[in-house]
Amino acid sequence: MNNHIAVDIGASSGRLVLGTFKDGIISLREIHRFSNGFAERDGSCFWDIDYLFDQIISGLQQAKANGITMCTLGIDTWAVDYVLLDKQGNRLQEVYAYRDRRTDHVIDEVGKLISPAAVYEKTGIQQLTFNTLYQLFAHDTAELAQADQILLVPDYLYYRLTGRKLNEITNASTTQLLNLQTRDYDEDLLDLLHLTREQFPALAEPGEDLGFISDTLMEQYDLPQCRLIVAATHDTASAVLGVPAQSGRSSAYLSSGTWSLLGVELRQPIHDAKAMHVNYTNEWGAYGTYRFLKNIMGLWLIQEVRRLDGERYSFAELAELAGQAESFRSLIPCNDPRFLNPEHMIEEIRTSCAETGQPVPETPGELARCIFDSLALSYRTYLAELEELTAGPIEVLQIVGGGVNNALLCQLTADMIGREVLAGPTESTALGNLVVQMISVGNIADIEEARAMIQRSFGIESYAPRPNPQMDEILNRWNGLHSAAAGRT
Ligand code: LFR
Repeated sequence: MNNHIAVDIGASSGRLVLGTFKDGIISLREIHRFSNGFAERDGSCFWDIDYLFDQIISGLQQAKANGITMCTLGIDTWAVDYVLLDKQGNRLQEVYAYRDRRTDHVIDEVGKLISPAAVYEKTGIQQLTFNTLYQLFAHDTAELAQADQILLVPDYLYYRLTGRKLNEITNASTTQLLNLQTRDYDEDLLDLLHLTREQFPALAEPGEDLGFISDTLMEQYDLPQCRLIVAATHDTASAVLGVPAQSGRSSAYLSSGTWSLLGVELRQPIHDAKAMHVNYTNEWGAYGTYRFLKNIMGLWLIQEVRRLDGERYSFAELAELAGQAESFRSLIPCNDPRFLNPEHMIEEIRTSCAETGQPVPETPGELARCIFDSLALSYRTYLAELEELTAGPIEVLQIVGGGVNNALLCQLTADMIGREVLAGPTESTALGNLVVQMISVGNIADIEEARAMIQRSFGIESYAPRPNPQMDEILNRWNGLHSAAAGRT
């Protein structure tokens, strides 16, 4: 079997990608692409999960129309969001999107019941307002009590395709409910939410074979014979698996999409007081690893600017306009929660600049420039923290994901971190999803071989750092802004 399909759904778009390999080279073909986004209804934010399921079905029908009659299939999506099922296995509610504002102050409420230090010691997970722990705490208690099973989004999509309920580990760890010692749900945290272990399915590791897609679906929609393999269902876990082999030099990765996830792969978590203080996370990875990383606000900032500007310009055009705008004119502390889901991103950026006495970015080019300069500076700050926490010099930054297409941002990143940037591949998430399938069916030996294949199969761009004569002045301004906001991140 040499046809593998990755269903890879991010917060702004989804795709089905066919992966095949021959002579040690992996090839990708996009079969179907669709948009995604949450919608606001009565003041709350929801995903349209039935639409996403329908898109998987149409993608598979297109695969069949392209001559694919047999394949394996893996699914990954963003993390933390959940689906409640009743006893009959029916969905109890609309699926909240993690940017929903109901959790704005929940961290403090939970902090009154259990100290943040105790939660970090148990879970090793960074405090983000949208972690499932806080979302469930804010959820209607009567509805939660009715939930027979709680699945995360990709688990639910697997369930719709196979009838099997599972909780895949790379994603389950982002709930902030798993205990690093017991490697299972933490009883104290479940008690706090008035939930029981039985409400969550058994944990499943990436690579597990779930068998074929249900006969009913296959017949009803005339689908290929798909064998479902549990992928690293958290998109970031898949993206990290898709980082090409890098021999000889120590490297960190930056998975650059709606979020920028900056980190390293570890065999043991680091969940000491220092790591807690700077809010680094230890999400569980495939094959016994941890993603020790930091969430940085990422391309969401520019996605929102583009949307609010009526999508007049493509992302490539915005990068071009940014290239023509004055550099390092105005900066924003990207990780300030004010940018998580503001009423109006453009106004929020302008207000932040005005409040800090900087020129207000007016044009799309100026806004884009402000975002890219600020992101590159954030990467500098967090990379230095990462080096300190892991006690190792990092020589190279490997960027993967959609952000690879933004040459301006890649170059600015190299300049600001003062190190080489290796950018590519763009499709690392789909690749990470696919290689788990290939390993699971025995087509590839292990993840080391997979990463070497990824390295050989895709073009990787190198960006050398260029000196900036204004660096001291820029850093002065940035550090002031960043530390003033740090108390809020
Ligand atoms: C990236 C990502 C991040 C996670 C955020 C919310 O798409 O999965 O890793 O922190 O989205 O789920």
